[in-house]
Amino acid sequence: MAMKNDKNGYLTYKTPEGKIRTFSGIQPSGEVHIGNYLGAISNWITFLDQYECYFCIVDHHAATLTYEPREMQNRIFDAAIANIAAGLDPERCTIFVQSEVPQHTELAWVFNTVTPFGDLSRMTQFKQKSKEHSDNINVGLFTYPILQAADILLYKASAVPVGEDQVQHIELAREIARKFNFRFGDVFPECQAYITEAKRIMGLDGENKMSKSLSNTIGLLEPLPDIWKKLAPAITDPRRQRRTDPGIPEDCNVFTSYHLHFSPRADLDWVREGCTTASIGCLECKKRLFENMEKVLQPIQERADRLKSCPLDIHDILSDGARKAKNIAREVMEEVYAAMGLKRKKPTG
Ligand code: AQP
Repeated sequence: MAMKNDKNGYLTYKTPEGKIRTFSGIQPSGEVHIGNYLGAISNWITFLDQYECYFCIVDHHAATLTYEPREMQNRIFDAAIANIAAGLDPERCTIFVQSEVPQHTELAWVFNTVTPFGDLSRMTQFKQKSKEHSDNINVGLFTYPILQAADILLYKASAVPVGEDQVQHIELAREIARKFNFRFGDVFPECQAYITEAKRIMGLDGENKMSKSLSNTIGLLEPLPDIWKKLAPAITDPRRQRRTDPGIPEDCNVFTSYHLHFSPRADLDWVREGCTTASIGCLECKKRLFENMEKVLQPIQERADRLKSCPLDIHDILSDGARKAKNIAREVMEEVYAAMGLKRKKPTG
């Protein structure tokens, strides 16, 4: 298996076909939202042609938060549908569920042994999640980035398309790869995060990152009339107390988080001109945004409806994905154990 330094000096793995592998994941922790779509999924889709792609529904990660076991399989199913409907073509990538490939947790244990406690305790997501979920600060929440490093490096993925909130974890995964390689020889690539312009979509509250667990989301598959009901009262530039007050679009969450990513240039110019001169009101501006969102979301929602009516197809896609993922995972774990001097082999003589 070939590893080489890329033009930035990072150790990169290429498949025998000369492709770089990419890995990314999504938690089945609630409805897939437009933050996930703009910040991550839409980026994943651009990787499909050039890279060998692995996309994973990370249920072990989702289990670090309190959840209702009876709902988990539906959430996994819904996450698969949302991602496929958004454009993750299962013919061009491997889509699978994390807990169906046990090597993820196996490699995570190995990485536990090379990850400094101090590095892990600097992770801001842990600090934030332990504030949000103070009734359930479990060890899994703390070691989450180690499992995430295992998710990525199990496939020797060099490219990891994620939202900005995950960049610190990807940097730690690269450090873990370096620590392992230094101790046992070059097995893992030095993975890098790839982020989009929509790297941090804010929630409708305008205060926090759009997040499944914060109830500030617009669902990717949410009925369009419900989306309008949420969008119409959404907070805008606080300068616009009255219809006649001019505003600054760059200070308005509706503009920076949504218009910028859904509307064509001509509409953005229309908003900039109309908002700064108070010649349009916020509701008019939101209506234009909603029309543009409809154009993107409606075809995704129609595809999702068709997929929902074929649950067996989704089951087969995920089973196939797990089979393909396991083939790589087994091979890489053999290499890991050989490098570490673990796992007994039958004597030859
Ligand atoms: N608001 C966001 N803006 C841009 N990107 C985002 N992502 C998530 N929220 C935003 C990116 O989506 C991918 C999948 O995220 P995830 O579901 O695995 O985890 P998360 O980041 O923890 O998402 P949530 O919605 O915030 O989930 P909860 O509330 O359950 O913790 C990732 O690449 C992420 O960066």
